[in-house]
Amino acid sequence: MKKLIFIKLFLLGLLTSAFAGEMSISDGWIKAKRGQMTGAFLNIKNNTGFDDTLIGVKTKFAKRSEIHTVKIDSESNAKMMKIKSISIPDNKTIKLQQGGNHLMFMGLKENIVSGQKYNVTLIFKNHGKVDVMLTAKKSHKANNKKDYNYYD
Ligand SMILES: [Cu+2]
Repeated sequence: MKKLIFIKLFLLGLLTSAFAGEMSISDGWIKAKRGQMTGAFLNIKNNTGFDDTLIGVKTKFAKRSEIHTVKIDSESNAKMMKIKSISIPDNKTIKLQQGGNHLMFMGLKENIVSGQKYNVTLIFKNHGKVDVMLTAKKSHKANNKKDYNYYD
């Protein structure tokens, strides 16, 4: 009986260590683009056990990398704005998506080609750096002003 309990605790320990302490990134992609700038989108699930904050982003393929949000102005035009950080509470999933918070890359040093993978480093206040590979995809065309092709 004691042995059984021990095994259970051991397995629980393994499970905890496999899932704790991670920022798990899913559904990440970058918009395939020729030109000066592009955006990237992903989900961040905070499994670290602590509240955290996304405070920056870095990559080698762009001169500047920023965190952006989107505001709708009085004429229903979507405008992008740079923000300093995004709160990532413990045990929550925060979505960076088109039309909302996103990553922005400016001064592209190369074309972002559909199907290729691009390395991006997310910087968290507590958790530090997390490298992610984002596959480039073409986005759907916007069909109204509130949509997201405002930076094309
Ligand atoms: Cu932007």
